Formats: sequence, C-alpha cells, structure tokens
Amino acid sequence: MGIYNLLFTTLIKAGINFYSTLPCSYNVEFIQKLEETINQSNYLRNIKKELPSNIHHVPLVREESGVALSAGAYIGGAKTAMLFQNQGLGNMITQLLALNSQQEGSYKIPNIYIISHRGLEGEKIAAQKPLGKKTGNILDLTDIKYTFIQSPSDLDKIEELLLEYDKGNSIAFLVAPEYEQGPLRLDAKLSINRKLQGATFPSINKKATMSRYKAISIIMNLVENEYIISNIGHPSRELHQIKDRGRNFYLTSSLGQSYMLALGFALSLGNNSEKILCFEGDGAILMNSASLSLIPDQNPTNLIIIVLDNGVYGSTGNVPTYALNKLNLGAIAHVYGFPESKIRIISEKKTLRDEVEFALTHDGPFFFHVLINDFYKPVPIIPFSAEEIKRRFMSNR
Ligand SMILES: Cc1ncc(C[n+]2csc(CCOP(=O)(O)OP(=O)(O)O)c2C)c(N)n1
Ligand SMILES: [Mg+2]
Repeated sequence: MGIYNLLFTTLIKAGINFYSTLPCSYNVEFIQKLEETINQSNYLRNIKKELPSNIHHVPLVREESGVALSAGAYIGGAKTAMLFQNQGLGNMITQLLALNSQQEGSYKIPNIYIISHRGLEGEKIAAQKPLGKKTGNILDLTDIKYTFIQSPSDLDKIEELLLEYDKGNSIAFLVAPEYEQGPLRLDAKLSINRKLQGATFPSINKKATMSRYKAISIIMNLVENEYIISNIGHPSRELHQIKDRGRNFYLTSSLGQSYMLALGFALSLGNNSEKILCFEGDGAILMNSASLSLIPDQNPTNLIIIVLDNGVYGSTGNVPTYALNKLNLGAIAHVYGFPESKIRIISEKKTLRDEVEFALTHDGPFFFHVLINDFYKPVPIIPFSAEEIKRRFMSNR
C-alpha cells in the first residue's frame, strides 16, 4: 500500500468525511482513492437506498480558500481534511492564523492538512526548495502540529497525531514524495470534447441609493430560521446591530472567504437544511473571485450569496474598488459558472425584498449583486470573541 493510500484509509476510518484537494504530482493517489470511494458509496446508495453518501470531495482552485471551506464544513458538523502541495502553504498563512491557530482572536477550528513536502533531498526542481526548507517554520508559526511521513510503516505516527486532532488542534502530515517511484499521472485522454460556456451579460447603469444598513435591514425582516454567514468589517457589525441572533456567524477576519465558509457549511448540512445566506463585499469578491467557480459545480441549492456592492472598501476608509465603475460582479459570477437564471442585479428596496423572498423559497445557489451606496453608519464592534461566535452558532444548528 502506498503512503497516500494508507493516509486515506486511516482518515476514513477516523471518520474524516469532508475533503478538499489541490493536486501535486505526488499526491494524485489520494485523490484517486477518494473519488473511487465516493463513486463506490454512490453506487451502493443507488442499489441500497438507505445508505447515505456523506463523503464530500471539493476540488480547490486556491489553497487559502480550502482553509475557509473546511472551517465552514466544520461548523456544519463535518470532520475535514485538505490535501495540497507545500508551495500552497504560503498562500494560506492568514487563514491558518485566523481560523485554525490557537492564538487569541482565532476561531480555533481544527483541520487536517496532508501536505506533499516537495523540495527535500532528491528534489530535482530547484524552485521547490525555498518552500521545502520553510514548511516546518510556517506550520510552527501557525500553531499546527505536524509529523513527517516517509513510508507506509509510519502508521503509528499518523494515529498518534490524530489524537492531537481529537483534542481540537489542527494537524499536518508532511508527506515525503516518493521520488524514486516518480510522480503518478492519470491516463491521458487524447481526444476530449471541450464544451465551454460563453458569456453575454447586460451592462449596468443604475443609481445606487440604498445604504448597506437599509439593505441588511430589509433582508433581516424576511429572515426567520435561516443561517447567515457574514463578511469581515462593517457588514458584520451592521448585521449584529440590526439583528443579533444565534444563527448569525460573524467573520471578523478572512476577507474574501465568507462565501467559502458558507459553501463548506452548506455542503456539510446538505440541501435539506434551512437556507443559508452569505453576505459578501465587492472588495472581498474581487480578492477571491476564482473560488466562485466551486459553487455552481458543487451546487448547494440552499445557498444565497448576497454581495453588498458599494464600490468601495467601505470598512477601510471608503477607498474605491474596481467594482465601482469598471467590473461587473454579476458578470464575473456568470463567467465562473452561475447561470443567468440564478443571478440578480438589484438596486431597489422593493426588488431586494421580492427577490430575497423568492430565493428563500426556491432552489439556488443564487448570486445577488446588490448595488448600494457608500454611506457609513457608525456602529459598535462585535462584542463576542471569535470562539464565542463559533460556539454560539454551532449550538444553534
Ligand atoms: C487579506 C486582507 N486584506 C486587507 C484587509 C483589510 N480590510 C478589512 S475589511 C476591508 C474592506 C472590504 O471591502 P468590501 O469587501 O468591499 O466590504 P465593505 O467594507 O465595503 O462592505 C479591508 C481592505 C484584511 N482584513 N484582510
Ligand atoms: Mg465594498
């Protein structure tokens, strides 16, 4: 049995059921095993209807989004692991500190990282070496406990570290590439039918007169038992001021990751739960737009993303973003795979009310592009710690 096969089998036995992955040529075996297992359990479910298929696989396009996605799945009750190459570890530092670490102010959400540790002795690609050398330092910096996995005989090391995970710590397996064996490749298909969606999308020429405070107030008048995951800064603060409740999850960090948390949460609950509303900002979407492509693909029908687009970094001084008069966020969502039928462009209060009402009773995932003005209403900061926000939300599930 190869190392990745062993890791996969051990994690499945430990009940880890939510995986996100970004391939390294040395970790493909893990992804293969994962897909095989999911297909098998789907097959079994088809012939024996009562068998649930609760193993998720979400292919990533950016590592830091995997940290937030996993955190979202965790608050929905999943046990999560993420597979990637150590080159991606640098991209993840902010999210590791904000969501996983044991620092004051962190959400202290545990996750398991399976890292292809490139750049070691025997590495032929020199560019892998800087990250190879610093991988342990980054994990130390972010409070992630780790162990080196060199061969399939390291099973006891895997099991030992999993005990740390059970105590609520984030852990990492640093897997040495099997350089002698060489990388694994999926079979090449020499003729592939590529059907790619084009994009035609209406231009926008509208006055934005609604404030964010008003928009959130309108939405909160319609919300009953739904979940809300809200983005960093003033949006979460206004939401807290307008209607604080147990099913509000305030992100006080992680710019651009609110919708990834919401996606993970939605997937881990499945589509039978209450609707999940996610607030995002224009600056946030522009910072992390590529991961939008995961949403239409994963198709969480109960997710409603509401982008409150004021055209500025409202929480940090009202400085304009590219969304103000250049980039059309609805069109961006369309390019990343949202069908036009699930996108709404909204600038009026009544339309917002009607469309939220519609989305609460119809299948999504929806992408609401809400044009608001840049009015700044002073509101207090959120009085809860990140851990309190997490605990309260999880106990209201
Ligand atoms: C990675 C990162 N970069 C920058 C910041 C600082 N920051 C916090 S909120 C914010 C503005 C976000 O703007 P937007 O998403 O448009 O939301 P708005 O405040 O306008 O509602 C910025 C730049 C941060 N917290 N994290
Ligand atoms: Mg903004």
